[in-house]
Amino acid sequence: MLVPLAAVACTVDIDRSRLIAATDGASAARDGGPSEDGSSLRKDSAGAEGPADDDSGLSDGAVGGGMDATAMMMGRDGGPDRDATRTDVEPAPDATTVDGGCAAGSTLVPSNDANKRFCIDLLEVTNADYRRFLGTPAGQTTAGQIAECAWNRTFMPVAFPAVADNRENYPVVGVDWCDASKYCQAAGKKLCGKIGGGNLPPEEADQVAKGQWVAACSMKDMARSYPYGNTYVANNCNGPGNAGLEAVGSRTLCEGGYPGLRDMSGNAEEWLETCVGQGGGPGGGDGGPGGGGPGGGNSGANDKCVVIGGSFRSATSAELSCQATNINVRRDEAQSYRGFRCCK
Ligand SMILES: [Ca+2]
Ligand SMILES: [Ca+2]
Repeated sequence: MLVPLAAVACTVDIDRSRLIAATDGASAARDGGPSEDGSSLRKDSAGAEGPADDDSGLSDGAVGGGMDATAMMMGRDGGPDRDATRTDVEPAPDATTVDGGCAAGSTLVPSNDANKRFCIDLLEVTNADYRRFLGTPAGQTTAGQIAECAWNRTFMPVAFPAVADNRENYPVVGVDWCDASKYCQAAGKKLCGKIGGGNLPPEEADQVAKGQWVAACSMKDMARSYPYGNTYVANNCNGPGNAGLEAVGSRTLCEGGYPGLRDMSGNAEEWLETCVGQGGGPGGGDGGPGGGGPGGGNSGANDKCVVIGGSFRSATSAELSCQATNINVRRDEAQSYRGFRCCK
């Protein structure tokens, strides 16, 4: 499964065969038709990180060591004194935060620019995490979604396993973009988007200076092709040739670009915050103008959103790279190999 490095080190373009397959499968995953009645939905939630309804356990994840990982990372950034940064510059942490102001279960992607530091979940969101969300008030009402999600009538994943199926530590999949977005919102976070805030254009989602997710995966300026290095190593991560999803974080070699960060390559591919409305402008995303706005006539269901990182189902090593995006995924499309994690 190895391919020449030159073939994998460059930016990965859209995999058309995969796109076609994904599109063909879309119809099985819809929550329902577009709704013309968005009157009960608030439009103010696109970029708002509203108070968490009950985020104490939503995404703490199964892997300990977040604090250690963050502490290890602190020493290598070459920036100003990190202790001083942690205590003086970052917003006052709440009771659940650890080093760097990031909550347990997440890690800091450092920057000398305070506006460009962010936290990212160490692990893909699990079925257990998502089940807890479904049990909260936020998980039981579709109110509060952005206008482009007015069509989304349920947060229940397609083919969501029962507890008895013993897949609680597997990544939650079968979620559309709106499900994933609401989960992160309820946890006081967002889907991973643009470094420093604002709208991340799809074509910049694979650039380490722009995209949060790719920056975390490839260790920012190191611009690694894979979370563990520049050379693809078969089976470091759950990618081509493997049969299905695995429990999150279970491959210890599938770690990076920062300590404790797992499955950025493979297992489930992951939704990003970026979507582009069919009507033209950016839709959803980080509080930018809505793509389904005036003149668009678009419910948002068929907006084009971005996924990244590949999955067990990917066909080539290139699709497992940190820069491997698919920018043409419908907002309402749920797949058995697509999940997410959150950033803050
Ligand atoms: Ca849904
Ligand atoms: Ca993944």
